[in-house]
Amino acid sequence: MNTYQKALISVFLSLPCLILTFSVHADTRSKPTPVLQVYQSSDQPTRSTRLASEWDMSGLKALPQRSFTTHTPWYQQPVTFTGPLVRDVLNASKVSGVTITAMALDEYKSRIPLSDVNKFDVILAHSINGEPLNPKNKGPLFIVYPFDSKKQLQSVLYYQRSVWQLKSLTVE
Ligand SMILES: Nc1nc2c(c(=O)[nH]1)N[C@H]1C(S)=C(S)[C@@H](COP(=O)(O)O)O[C@H]1N2
Ligand SMILES: [Mo]
Repeated sequence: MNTYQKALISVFLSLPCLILTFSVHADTRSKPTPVLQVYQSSDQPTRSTRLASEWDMSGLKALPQRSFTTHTPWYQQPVTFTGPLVRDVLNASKVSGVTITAMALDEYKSRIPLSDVNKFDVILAHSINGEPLNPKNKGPLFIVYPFDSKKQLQSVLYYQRSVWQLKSLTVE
């Protein structure tokens, strides 16, 4: 077997591997990973919950973005958070009600009056100081109130509504 034949055989042998690699990449491109589910819950006529919308990061970044710098109980220095307003995410999901149940990846759960997100510019932060929030540390999404904008917000009541590693919002 000469060098040319050997090269030809090795190309043929690596072909399935190449095809697989490219198709896997194509697949992740066409199906972005969902990072947030929004559910509509209802008591009428019977208790039921339906998926209203599912978001990937690019969908959340396509909404108008808000940034603010604030002190928090979680970081020593003031930090800058960026993300869409929670009310924009809910409006785009066409959900309605009076209470939001925010559920985190660690199964932490918090009930947030829906009026909060209309009264305050609460965001779904995906970035901190311009860097993506790491899923190992409060990411990929973190409900953040603009704590420094109102004295009232600097309390445990609002800190416990600040759910990190958020996975879903259920409105009822
Ligand atoms: N995902 C997630 N978010 C969470 C929590 C949690 O355990 N998991 N704790 C909440 C509570 S009870 C409070 S008071 C604040 C502050 O928590 P820390 O003082 O433990 O940082 O974060 C809130 N967000
Ligand atoms: Mo808490």
